[in-house]
Amino acid sequence: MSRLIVISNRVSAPKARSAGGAQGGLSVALAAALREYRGLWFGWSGNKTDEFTGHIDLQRHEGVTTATIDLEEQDVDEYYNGYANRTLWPLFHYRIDLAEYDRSFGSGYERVNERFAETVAPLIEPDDLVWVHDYHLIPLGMQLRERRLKNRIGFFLHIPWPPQRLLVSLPFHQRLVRSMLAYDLIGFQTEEWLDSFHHYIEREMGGTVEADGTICVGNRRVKAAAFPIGIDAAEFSGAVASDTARMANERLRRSVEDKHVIIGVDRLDYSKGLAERFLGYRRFLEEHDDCRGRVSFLQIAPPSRGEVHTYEHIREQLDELSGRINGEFAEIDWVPIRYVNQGYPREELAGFYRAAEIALVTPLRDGMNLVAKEYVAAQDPENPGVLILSRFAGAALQLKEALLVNPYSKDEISDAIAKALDMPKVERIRRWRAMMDSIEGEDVVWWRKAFVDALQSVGEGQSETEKPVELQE
Ligand code: ADQ
Repeated sequence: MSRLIVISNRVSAPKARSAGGAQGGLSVALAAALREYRGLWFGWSGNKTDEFTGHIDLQRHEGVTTATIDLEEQDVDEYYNGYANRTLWPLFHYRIDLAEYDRSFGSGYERVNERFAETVAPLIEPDDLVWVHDYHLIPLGMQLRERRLKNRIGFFLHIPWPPQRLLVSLPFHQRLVRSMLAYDLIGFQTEEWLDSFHHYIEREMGGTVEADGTICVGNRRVKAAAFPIGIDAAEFSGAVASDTARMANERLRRSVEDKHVIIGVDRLDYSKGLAERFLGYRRFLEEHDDCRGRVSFLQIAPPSRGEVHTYEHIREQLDELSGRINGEFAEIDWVPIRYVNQGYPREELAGFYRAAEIALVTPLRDGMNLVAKEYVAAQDPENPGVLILSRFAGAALQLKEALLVNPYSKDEISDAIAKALDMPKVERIRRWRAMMDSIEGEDVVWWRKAFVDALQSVGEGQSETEKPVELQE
């Protein structure tokens, strides 16, 4: 069996995970994937160094070997805080109003991708399968090819792929997309993002898409397909059954007495639609005065990407909004919103999900959204809660039995909360069962098998016989 080399911006070793705290969806999913495969997980350590040395820190935890490098401050500013999180992240989440274009970001991004390629290439053996993750590392495959790597190399994008009309606002967009043709397989979360990619290829690059999903541009043939990521359903059931989860559940229930708990759990990010959600909840309180004092909304949102100023802004906005809504509606014995800025270990989170009758998962745009799946997986099968889900999350294509809403509409959020509170148990069970079938059937194990099998079956020798991609525009 070939080894699997996973390359992502950050590496999260299993040992670090067990300490708890907020984990990005990517790290949670990959730690689970790497437990089964021999191989290596390569990425940035999260540390800064005065001068880039290329020194690799190799560690082994619970069967997973990790290899990390430090980056220079300028690298982190231009590549991570810059091009990845101030240019690509907003643009790919349809926020061209927030996307910043700065020449130094682009050059920093390419420099760090080269540094990744230079350092990881010697660790890769001829038979290894290489799996590159996410928007931080789009040109890495091409960088590896330039170092004569003939391996099968796949790329998976965890966030949406934007429509062609938005993507063309990115300077050098063709250069970025052309670099992707160095991969053998490109994976997206949903058919919707895949369709947008097809459009771009056809309209901007004069390429074609064959019936089996092969993309042809000039002499390059690349497979592209949708692989919706799932949660580790088995591991999550274990977390729900733990003593920690039970205690967390009781702690939350005790604190609200007999009120209905509505929960939101997100990284503090403008793409998650938190301000719109708060306003939707406010509309619900406004329209249903009989429900005031009977519901309690808990929003857990640990800050992320604090060095990027748009994140400071959303933080201030939510502080202000939660304060204003509480000031407007609170009674001496009731606070409408509890807004908590910290992360929790997974088992505690599982207990909080279980205690909540309703989850509000209303991103304005999301590649998939694992919180929606975790909430469903944490429910009591005999008396499950109701998931209110944005129709703009990738997860909405699988979790069709959720109450789907337009996250920009206060009215729709308000109506969905009212409907969820009134929903008969039989209907809750029927909807939950349908969603659970999808979550169990297409979990993280299914996801990684689907991707790795597809990568393995890419036409043999394809990468060797074809010329490297030309990058000039
Ligand atoms: P994220 O944008 O980070 O992931 P999401 O998929 O919801 O979003 O994953 C968040 C993860 O972090 C979940 O596992 C959740 O439990 C955890 N988490 C969030 N808040 C937490 C808290 N307060 N305490 C502890 N844990 C917390 C990106 C994409 C998504 C895609 C994933 C995986 O943006 O669209 O689903 O990658 O591909």
